[in-house]
Amino acid sequence: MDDFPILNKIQNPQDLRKLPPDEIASLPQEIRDRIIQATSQNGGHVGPNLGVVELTIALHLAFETPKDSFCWDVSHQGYVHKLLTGRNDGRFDGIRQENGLSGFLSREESPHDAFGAGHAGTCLSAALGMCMARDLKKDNNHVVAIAGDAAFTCGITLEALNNIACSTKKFILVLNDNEWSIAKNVGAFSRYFNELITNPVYDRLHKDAQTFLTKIPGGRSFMKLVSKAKRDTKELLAPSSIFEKLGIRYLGPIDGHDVETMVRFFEFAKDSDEPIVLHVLTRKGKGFPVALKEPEKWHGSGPFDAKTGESKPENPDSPPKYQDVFGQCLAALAVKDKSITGITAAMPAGTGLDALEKKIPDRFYDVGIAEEHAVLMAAGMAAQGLKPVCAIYSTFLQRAYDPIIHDVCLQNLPVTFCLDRAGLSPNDGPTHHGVFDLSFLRCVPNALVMQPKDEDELQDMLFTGISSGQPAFIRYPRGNGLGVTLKKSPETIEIGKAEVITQGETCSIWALGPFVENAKKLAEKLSAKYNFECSLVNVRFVKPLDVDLLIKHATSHDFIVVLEDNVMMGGLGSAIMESLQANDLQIPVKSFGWPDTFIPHGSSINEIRTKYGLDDQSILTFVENFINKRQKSPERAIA
Ligand SMILES: Cc1ncc(C[n+]2csc(CCOP(=O)(O)OP(=O)(O)O)c2C)c(N)n1
Repeated sequence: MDDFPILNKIQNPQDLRKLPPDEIASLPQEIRDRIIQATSQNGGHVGPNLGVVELTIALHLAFETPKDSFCWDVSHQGYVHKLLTGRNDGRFDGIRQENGLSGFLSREESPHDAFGAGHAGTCLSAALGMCMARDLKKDNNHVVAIAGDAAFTCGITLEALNNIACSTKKFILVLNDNEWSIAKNVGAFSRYFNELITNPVYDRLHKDAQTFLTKIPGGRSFMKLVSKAKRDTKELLAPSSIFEKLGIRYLGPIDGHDVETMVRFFEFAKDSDEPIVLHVLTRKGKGFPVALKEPEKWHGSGPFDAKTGESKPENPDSPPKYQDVFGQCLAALAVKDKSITGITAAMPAGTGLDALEKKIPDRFYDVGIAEEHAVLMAAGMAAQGLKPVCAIYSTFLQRAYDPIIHDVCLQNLPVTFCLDRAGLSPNDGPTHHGVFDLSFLRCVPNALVMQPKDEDELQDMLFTGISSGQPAFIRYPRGNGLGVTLKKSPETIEIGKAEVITQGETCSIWALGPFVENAKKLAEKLSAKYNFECSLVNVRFVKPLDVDLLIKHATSHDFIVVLEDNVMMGGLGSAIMESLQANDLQIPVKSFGWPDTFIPHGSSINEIRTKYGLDDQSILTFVENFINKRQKSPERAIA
């Protein structure tokens, strides 16, 4: 910790504000070193955080949290804020790990985190709500929304922009523009921001602004100058930015790596009696050459060498990732079938859809962080006879629930949804765990809902979904498959047909996705200890459920065990119990899945599963206790 003499003096933002100018000037380097030190161990959002070091320092110099509130969009770039608000300790070294800090901001973690996030596009609306609460209470604190340029691809950001000027006079928006989403930012707003940056009139005004703000405290005259120039020239010299047309004063572009200038602009914004946006330019990965060179790779990184940036090469023998199997398979299917298209909401690499982009760029669409729009657009394509495939992480699909019901399923349109990161996203935590999709999809009419047990079955399900002619949802986990052999060409699976892996007696285990492997181990352990062989079912379809098989097993076994990677409420276990009840069948069902609580982040899936009793041993113990209880009541004893 001696490497960080200035940073270590800061226990809270007041300490920062007491630092002399020369120490403030040296602080960014220390913070960058500290971020690299910590993230090199376990990974994290390296590039976004290195890019906002000066911006975050300037914010904390100008504003006073927690009295003032910062709303960071996504909040993946909140590490500097954490370091300046009393979290520069061992928990920071363990960021995104068990007992370490969250990788995002969270109201539970600190009073300086005014609003938690993890999904994009929420900060303007949340900040506006806070401003309105302040106005109603007649308080005078400041609320600052800090949004990346990619947040402007989100519909909710635009909904908030439409609502700001008519709702409050005091609203400060910092547009942190680094031209990147995870991949290069896309769309008209991104082009527009670029125009603002390169517009010579804004450039001149920006220079004037700097001069005025340097000379005159508060810089009020600058605003007058801008307004007058616009009036006099009928906006020829100083074209109104889109923000000004929405009633939000635009200032910028501002050098986001110049602390002193930013503080002046923030001080000015504090005095403003109208909503204001400060367009700040930053560079993702600033101060770390490898990250500057490859912003996409360094948006989120695994562990790496702190000096060279080199990351541990992946074991060439490890099985392919589900996302890559999906991407390759889709690209191959799209070569054969010209009606197949692929849509991503700003996650071309993460979803594996970049394989389609490389092979058939004309049928690949990145719509920005706009899941709702992506689904509606897919519905439109399907209505015109195309076979769109939407690749959206389970957690982000939550955004698109209404178009799923109202546009895709109600009209029974053949859109295939591929939901990566179903189940836990362990280091990211509750904002990213994909544990709700079975519950929210299963209840929608016309939806086909399935999960493969391995990567080969994923190929078959993709083919089945696209060929089904109806809305199809395929969920699969983050990371590597099992390493099974992939067939050359996928085959269709009979819709609604489960796979019986072993036929036994007494106990029938119904498992889904990665839990099929756990079910195999459970079956082995049980049969080694008791005198029965379990039946083992790879459920495959949660909807339609294989009810015929369920009835058969319910009438030929003593109890059913269900294993799923979803919240128990409304998931596979619920589906099974509902079907049993509908068929007047009474058989004990032991269900294992996620409980009715938000699962925190952790170091690994195994660690979190153990904590929640979903590891192999806990499941076995639970089932054994259940069997033992039954043994004690003679009329229900197991043979
Ligand atoms: C609804 C939603 N979709 C996708 C993501 C995945 N995601 C995380 S950060 C990010 C890009 C953010 O870009 P920007 O806001 O410009 O911030 P930067 O990282 O460039 O600082 C994306 C797409 C998300 N967090 N939320």
